[in-house]
Amino acid sequence: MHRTQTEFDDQLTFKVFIFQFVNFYSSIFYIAFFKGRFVGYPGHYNSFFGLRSEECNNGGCLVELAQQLAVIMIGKQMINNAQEIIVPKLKTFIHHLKISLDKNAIKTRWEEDYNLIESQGLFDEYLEMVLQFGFITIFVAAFPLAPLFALLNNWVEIRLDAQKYVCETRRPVADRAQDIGVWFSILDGMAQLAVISNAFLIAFTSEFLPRLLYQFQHDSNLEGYTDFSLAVSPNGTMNQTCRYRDFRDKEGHYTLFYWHLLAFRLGFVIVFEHLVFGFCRLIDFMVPDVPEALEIKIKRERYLAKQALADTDTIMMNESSDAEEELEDDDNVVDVEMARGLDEEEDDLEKISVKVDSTIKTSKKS
Ligand SMILES: [Ca+2]
Ligand SMILES: [Ca+2]
Repeated sequence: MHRTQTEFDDQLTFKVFIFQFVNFYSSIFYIAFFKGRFVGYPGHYNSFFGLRSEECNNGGCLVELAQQLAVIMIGKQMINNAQEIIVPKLKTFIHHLKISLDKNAIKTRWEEDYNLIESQGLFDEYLEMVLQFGFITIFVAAFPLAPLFALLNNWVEIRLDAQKYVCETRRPVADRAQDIGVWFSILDGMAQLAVISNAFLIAFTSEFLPRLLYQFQHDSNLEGYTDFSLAVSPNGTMNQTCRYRDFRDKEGHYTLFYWHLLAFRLGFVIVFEHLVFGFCRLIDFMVPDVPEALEIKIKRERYLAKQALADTDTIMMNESSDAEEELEDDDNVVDVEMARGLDEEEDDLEKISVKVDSTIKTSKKS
């Protein structure tokens, strides 16, 4: 049981997000970091549960990753946008069937609005955008076109959502909310993950570092690199000589170049992460969350509010002191009249008593 509605919403959002994240990203993570890593070499293939593990195609895992990303990301955008057009229309149709509208009757604006379907809230919209944010940040090194597709999608999306929220659904009841809730933490976490993921992508999945090391150690023009990057299958394992991608010698042991490369890769990951995170901290430090001009305005608003409160206090105090003075004046009037009344007749005395009564009443009111 959660203490507040905000806490409940945050927990639910986070859990649904985790499900969706695994759903959309698991195959991409598999291709980026696991596929083709534990294959072994000719004559000594590794197997898991009796199955030989699969390799990436000849273009390398990075190309396959870009293809997978393109298919999932663009496919998801297309299916989702089609859904966003069709589902509200279908719901409206069913809703109108249920309430059996008389189309010829002239209705007032609020009647027309009331007949729309109910708004489903913003959860799905947030989820869609956050997942898209993941596609364009976590694997941007493998698929640099992703931000362009995201831009195109958002261009269409903003119109589709406007149509949906303005014309198809009832206007949602506005709720006060402190901020966007757990989505902010999710976005922040994804941005951190993106840095680490891109560091590993560049270091371990791309050919960038092997080429750089080859240029440094062997030939600055990359001559003979392809031949160098292919190992020869060990003797007696194949009928004819076979080449495969790896840095191994003729017995299948890793070459010295492999170990140099591994150290270089790990070093690159550490340097890359430190640089990017350091740069992020620097920007975070240099750009304040609230601009200075706005902060001054907020402070001024607070000051004015305080002053207004103080003013009401003084006004209240002035009013109560005025009332007391009036009361004293009334008492004087009573005294004078009573003095006069000593010499006058009885009905005058009655007048005085009425006057005293009314004075008591006004003093009680004030
Ligand atoms: Ca959409
Ligand atoms: Ca949408």
